[in-house]
Order: sequence, then structure tokens, then C-alpha cells
Amino acid sequence: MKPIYVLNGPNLNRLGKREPAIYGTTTLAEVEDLCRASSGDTPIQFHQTNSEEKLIDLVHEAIDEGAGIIINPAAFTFTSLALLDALKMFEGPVIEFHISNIHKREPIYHRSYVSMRADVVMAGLGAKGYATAVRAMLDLVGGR
Ligand code: DHK
Repeated sequence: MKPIYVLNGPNLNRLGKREPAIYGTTTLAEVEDLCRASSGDTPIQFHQTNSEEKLIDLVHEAIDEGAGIIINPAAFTFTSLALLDALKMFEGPVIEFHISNIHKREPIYHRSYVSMRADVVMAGLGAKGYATAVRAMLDLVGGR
């Protein structure tokens, strides 16, 4: 069974300590545990990087190896055409995930390039929402 890729962008390695009023106190390690606990027998490839190049390389890896991509691109959501172009090459389902409701925040967080490729956009469920995203992805990939 091909893995689900859960990809996380810049500054999410600071989850738990970073602006807890917006992002909560759950750490990225706890998010990874949540994703693995929610995926049943489907393997999970869980990654975080502060580098745009590395994030694009991980999307390329998922193009060859993955069943689906859950991506929290963080700030690259609003800046990276290169990331959008990479995601456009992926044939499986893409879920764009944000811990906070980006549409309720400052206008700089309103226009997502990734949404131009994403099949599903989830925002505002908090860090625990990653588990919901994994369950949704299991439905979308249906045992691919
Ligand atoms: C995380 C970030 O780092 C921000 O740049 C985004 C996103 C929101 C989140 O809510 O997970 O705007």
C-alpha cells in the first residue's frame, strides 16, 4: 500500500511554543503521533522543513511513491508558485491543511496558491485536525 505524505512547511517545527493563541500547544511530534494513530494500516510519510527546495523535493518523492498528499505549506502557501507547480504534477488527492482559519486572519493569509491545485482545503480545526485530514485522505485514496 502506498503511503500518505503529510508535509509541513516553515516554522511548524516550533509548534507547541509558536504563538499558542493561534496554533495551540500541541507539538509537531504529537501531530505526527496523531497522524500515525489515525491511518490504520496505511503507511505515513511525515516530514517538516523550513526549506522551499526541500518541500518541493518531498512533493517530487510523493509523485513517485505516494497515494495522497496532506500539506500544511505554512507561509509558502501565499508565496510559492514553484510549490504549486510541483503539486500540479501529483496525480493523487491533495488536501491543503491549515491549523488556523487563514481566512479569518490578516489579508496576507487569504490568497493561497496551493488552493489552485488542492482537492480539499481544511483550515481552523487546530492541530488535532490533522487526524481528521488523515481520515479524509483514507476515504479519498480508498486503499490505492
Ligand atoms: C501556518 C503558518 O505558518 C502560517 O504561515 C499560515 C498556517 C497558517 C496554519 O494555520 O497552520 O498562515
